[in-house]
Amino acid sequence: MWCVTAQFRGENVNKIDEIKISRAIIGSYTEDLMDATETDVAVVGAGPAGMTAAYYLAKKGVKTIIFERKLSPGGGMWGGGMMFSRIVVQDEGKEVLNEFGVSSSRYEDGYWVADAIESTSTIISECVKAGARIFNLMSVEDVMIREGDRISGLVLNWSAVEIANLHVDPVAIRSRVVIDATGHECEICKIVQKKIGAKLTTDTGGVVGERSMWAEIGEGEILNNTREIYPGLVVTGMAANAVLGSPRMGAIFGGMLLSGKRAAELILEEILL
Ligand code: 48F
Repeated sequence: MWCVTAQFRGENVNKIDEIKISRAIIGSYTEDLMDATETDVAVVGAGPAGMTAAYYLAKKGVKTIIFERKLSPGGGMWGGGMMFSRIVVQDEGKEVLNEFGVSSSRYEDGYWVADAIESTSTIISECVKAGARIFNLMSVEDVMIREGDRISGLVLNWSAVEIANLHVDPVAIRSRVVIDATGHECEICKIVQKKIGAKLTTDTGGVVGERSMWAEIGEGEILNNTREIYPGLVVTGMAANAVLGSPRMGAIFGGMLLSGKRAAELILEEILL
């Protein structure tokens, strides 16, 4: 004999109401989205670099919103190297993992190995707990430029609209600073270049393009590449190396974490004064 609860027999006065569930979802989400229309920092891309930047900014009380095209935040960190779900960090990168509370084990001097799933899920969680808000399933398709050539916001649409190639107009949000954390594609920098020409702070003024893999140089150059690439637009992570013509580095992730942290410091110390 098995037991059914009063609720499942339909006798409970506190019935579960689908409309209440729907209203709870729509109401709370809409409230958050309305709140996101004016922010201090808008991060495009919830990969390791964007989330690390958001974590350090939010921890300092800066209103920070991340827009992520995919269903799952985490970018390229989940898959480790070639789907071997491990990442490697150097000593400096390990310090950032420690701050997030991610465990790692020593492989050799200067090489630490961490589980990609633990690293990604913990960084997402810590980022949200620090106060940053992540909107997934949204794609940034343009920027707003105002006040004497300064990036002043983002133009967004549902990723479903983008994927289905529907002709649906986007909405916009205002932000004091935008971070391009879109990884190898450096999409926001490419949009700026397309819309207003070669005015980025690179050698050519445009997107120089990522060089082939060379982990030591790529990791060495990423902090210098993490900069305000155009007034109001900071570039971090793999996007920073791609824009400035530095090499990619594969499944060593210290540079992504350190670049995210550097982007936050730059914004706190030099831009949002
Ligand atoms: O690619 P991604 O993880 O960038 P990252 O933080 O880290 C790079 C590493 O994963 C790896 C590496 C390590 O050495 O080289 O590649 O620099 O995360 C970028 C995120 O941005 C999202 C994309 O879905 C991904 O999750 N993204 C890209 N373009 C847009 C976007 C866009 N236009 N709108 C919204 N999200």
